[in-house]
Amino acid sequence: MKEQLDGLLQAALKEIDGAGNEEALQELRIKYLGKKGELTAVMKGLGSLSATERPVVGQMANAVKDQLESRLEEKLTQVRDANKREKLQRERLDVTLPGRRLPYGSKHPITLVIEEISEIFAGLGFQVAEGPEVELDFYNFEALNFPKDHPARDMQDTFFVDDSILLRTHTSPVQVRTMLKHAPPVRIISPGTVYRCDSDATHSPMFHQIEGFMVDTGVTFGDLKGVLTTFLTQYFGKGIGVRLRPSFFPFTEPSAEVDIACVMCRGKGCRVCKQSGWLEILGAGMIDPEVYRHVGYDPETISGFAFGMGIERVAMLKYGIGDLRLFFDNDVRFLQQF
Ligand code: 2NM
Repeated sequence: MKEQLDGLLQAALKEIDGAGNEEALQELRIKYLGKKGELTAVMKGLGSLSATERPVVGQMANAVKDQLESRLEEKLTQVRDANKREKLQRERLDVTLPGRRLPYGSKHPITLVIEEISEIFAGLGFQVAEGPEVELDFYNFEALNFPKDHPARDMQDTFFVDDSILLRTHTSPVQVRTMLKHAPPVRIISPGTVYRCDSDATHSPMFHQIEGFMVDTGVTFGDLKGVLTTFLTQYFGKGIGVRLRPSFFPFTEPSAEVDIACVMCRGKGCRVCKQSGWLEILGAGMIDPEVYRHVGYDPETISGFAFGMGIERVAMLKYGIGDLRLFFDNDVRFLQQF
């Protein structure tokens, strides 16, 4: 029986040393030390031994059992450590890697144009003023000298809420509100959303405008021309051609359309400028005395000019955008480019 135990021990140790994972070791524990295991079987045979042999072999069997148990434990620790090392290798963590940044959004091109233009006018001493988009007829038309039968006052062109309340069709009511609150000198620009009952490939019922005005003693048409030429030169680049043509607006007299040389062909004539070489960019004029009467300014002692422009048009020319609808589709592939 001694040889049998010895053989069992050697065989078991060899198998334990050769086991590569936890499951194999578990199986070996069952094979040798389990209820129906090989060592257990040997121990069950102790009963048939003589009284002198029994304690000797019994001790030996216990020693074998201890040895197997400690070797199993040892090997288990080894296998577990090896597993852990291998896993750490596989899942190596580089703590010096920069974190994953959340993607930044970008400003809408209309916002960009408003900010850039406001910046330029700030440099010329103009402050930004804002006002309500739902307006009274008085601020949007009456105070601005729009006659009662002017087509802009028709349902066709203006979104009315009721007889006297409407969605502003321009940001001029902000200028009226400013003049009612502040005595000259004032220099204001008013960017914002405006509404007109018009919708096709080149018109959106909601669009954006920047208007501005300056009132002081002794402001002349020369100041209008100087301020607007300075602005256009800063925004579209030095050497951009500027041209004024006579025009008409109810709230200015005299009035002018301000053109710049075509930004695409530089005045040669192309599709964008319809072969004229010029692009209409601003409306402007000297504020009509009738407007001053409505806001309590004295037209005998002060004078001023005002102007207005459509932001979508400016943005299309500045960034070479071909379709007005892109501004309002909210397609990130478009918006991400700014
Ligand atoms: C334009 C063209 C010409 C304008 C006039 C005024 C006000 F309130 F001062 F009278 N604000 N804006 C004006 C003048 C606007 O837009 C094409």
